[in-house]
Amino acid sequence: MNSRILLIGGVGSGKTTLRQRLLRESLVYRKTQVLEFSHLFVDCPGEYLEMPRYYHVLIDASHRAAEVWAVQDATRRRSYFPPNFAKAFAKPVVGIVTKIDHEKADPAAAAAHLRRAGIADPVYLVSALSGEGIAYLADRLGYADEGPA
Ligand SMILES: Nc1nc2c(ncn2[C@@H]2O[C@H](COP(=O)(O)OP(=O)(O)OP(=O)(O)O)[C@@H](O)[C@H]2O)c(=O)[nH]1
Ligand SMILES: [Mg+2]
Repeated sequence: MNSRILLIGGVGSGKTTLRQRLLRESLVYRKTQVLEFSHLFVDCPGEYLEMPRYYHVLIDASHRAAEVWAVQDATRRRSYFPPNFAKAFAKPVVGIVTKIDHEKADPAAAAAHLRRAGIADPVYLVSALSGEGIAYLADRLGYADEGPA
């Protein structure tokens, strides 16, 4: 059964840090350079979202995942998710706003970007640094472990 989660989001949006937090690893910054498969996550370079010529890589990778987590940085005023991008995936797309601990965070604006991308509520508001909101995602991983491929 395929229960992996594909993490997509812009460069530096916090995909890898979130993955490390959820796997209870230490938070070590390392730029993601290529698609990285682990038993639970597929992590990818943010460039794959920022450059439309790579969209097909994300869509291909989604075939090897149970769901897609779309990560929007709460400190960024712009979003790389095109309108209704979620509809490009044949898998559920879950919205996640990261870095809500940051003094420049605007979680409501970030969640609005995700909704424009066609992502339904609930959007999860989290900080991998403070741990806020992480428990809800950890619960969701329990779902993903049992969910359909
Ligand atoms: N304040 C704050 N900073 C965070 C949080 N999550 C990640 N960061 C920081 O954001 C930067 C980028 O985080 P990454 O997790 O590497 O981002 P990414 O989405 O994997 O980026 P790419 O691999 O380049 O696509 C790092 O300096 C992290 O420490 C958070 O919840 N709060
Ligand atoms: Mg990364």
